[in-house]
Amino acid sequence: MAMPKPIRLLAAATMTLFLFLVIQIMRSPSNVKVPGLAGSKMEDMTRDPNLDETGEPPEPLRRVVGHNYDADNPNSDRINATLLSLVRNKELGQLVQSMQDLERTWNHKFNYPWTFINDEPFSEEFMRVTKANTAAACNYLLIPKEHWAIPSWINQDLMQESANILEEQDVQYAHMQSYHQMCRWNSGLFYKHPELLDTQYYWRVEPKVHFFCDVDYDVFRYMQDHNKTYGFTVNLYDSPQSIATLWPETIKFLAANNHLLAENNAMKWLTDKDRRPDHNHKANGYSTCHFWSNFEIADMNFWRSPAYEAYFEHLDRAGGFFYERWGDAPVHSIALGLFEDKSKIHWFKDIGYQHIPFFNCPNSAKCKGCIKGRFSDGESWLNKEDCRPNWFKYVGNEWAETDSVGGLAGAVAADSAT
Ligand SMILES: Nc1nc2c(ncn2[C@@H]2O[C@H](COP(=O)(O)OP(=O)(O)O)[C@@H](O)[C@H]2O)c(=O)[nH]1
Ligand SMILES: *[C@@H]1O[C@H](CO)[C@@H](O)[C@H](O)[C@H]1NC(C)=O
Ligand SMILES: *[C@@H]1O[C@H](CO)[C@@H](O)[C@H](O)[C@H]1NC(C)=O
Ligand SMILES: [Mg+2]
Repeated sequence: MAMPKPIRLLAAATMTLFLFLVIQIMRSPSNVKVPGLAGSKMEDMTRDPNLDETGEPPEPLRRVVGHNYDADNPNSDRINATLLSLVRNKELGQLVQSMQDLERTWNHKFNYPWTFINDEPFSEEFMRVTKANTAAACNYLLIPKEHWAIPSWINQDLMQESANILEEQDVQYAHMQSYHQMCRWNSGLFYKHPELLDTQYYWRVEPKVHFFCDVDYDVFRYMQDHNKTYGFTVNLYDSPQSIATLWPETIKFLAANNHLLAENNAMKWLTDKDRRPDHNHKANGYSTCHFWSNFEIADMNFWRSPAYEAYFEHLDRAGGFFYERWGDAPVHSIALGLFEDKSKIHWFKDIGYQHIPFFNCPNSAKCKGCIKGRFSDGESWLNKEDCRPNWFKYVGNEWAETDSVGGLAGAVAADSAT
């Protein structure tokens, strides 16, 4: 029994629209929705984009061809870059674990040199064991005393008093002076080490982290060829108590230096107050969203720029590395969000990574050992520390177009598995 032609057309059109809507709904993690009421949590990222099947970032990508990345090739295709690890002698075992993961997934192919750096001399054992875990060159640097020391303008009594207050507010490492020194050094001093002055890019590696995915292109060349300044894997909220005056000091700095703001900056990501109004309130106007800096692949020339230099100098004089517990992660992130074009900041979605308790675990056959789309394996409240939804909302998900729509089937399987 044939339907009249107009009805058939209408039926076909309805079916097409229906399928289109179904596909849109299934894909929706890439297109972040307008957030709901203040305080809403994950509603604005309905599905983790790490469930979408992920390949490599766009070409050009530089790969191993013949001997072009051999460790002993004096004319290799390596660029001006190093793996960089600030580490203590006693962390040797945990560092070797990180090294083995990174060597297995990436560096045994590209053989970038390792640079280990410490505020104390490295032990013979440290040097022997690290060398044994890579074919690449290893450099062992000692931090100049004046880079690590607590600056003369910091009042030690005030520092003690402040640490007591921070501790009452449950700020981690409040009384650990070396942690404050480490945060300051990672914020404004590491790239000033005399033996790093002729290096441009670094990949920061901490002890006890994991890498899960085979990466088959030169990530430093990727940064250079695609004009990227900074690459991250995890984007988090910070403890507002540790940085109460960081944003107010930033505003003071900007009052006199407004011209330093990048045209296409990420100010909205830095100042969001819709998702966690309480964080914004306690941090006096800063969302506390930051790139988790235990992983960073970046261009040191950004830190060496006059804009960042002036900003760090201002913060250093303000004293918050010691009277509060400003981390290098929020300091780096605020500077990038203000002074750099946001298109130069890259999400290394394809680099599977863990630093306890958070993950970046993509859906790819190249990855082993993590659960795709899982953000944390700790208590469930940790999931609300995820600030990626804000990044996608204000800056965008650069992978949304390249990630396979065919990942749909795989994503449905992953959803039903949980
Ligand atoms: N040489 C040296 N490295 C340190 C010191 N404090 C921290 N680090 C390094 O700084 C990084 C961050 O420290 P970590 O203890 O992992 O802090 P967390 O990840 O914030 O809990 C790691 O690479 C540590 O090895 C220190 O006093 N001396
Ligand atoms: C490496 O980069 C640094 C910093 O940009 C630069 O000073 C140096 O000349 C570069 N070296 C080489 C060999 O390109
Ligand atoms: C990178 O920047 C250079 C110089 O500004 C430009 O010529 C080139 O096209 C840019 N490349 C990409 C991939 O954006
Ligand atoms: Mg750590």
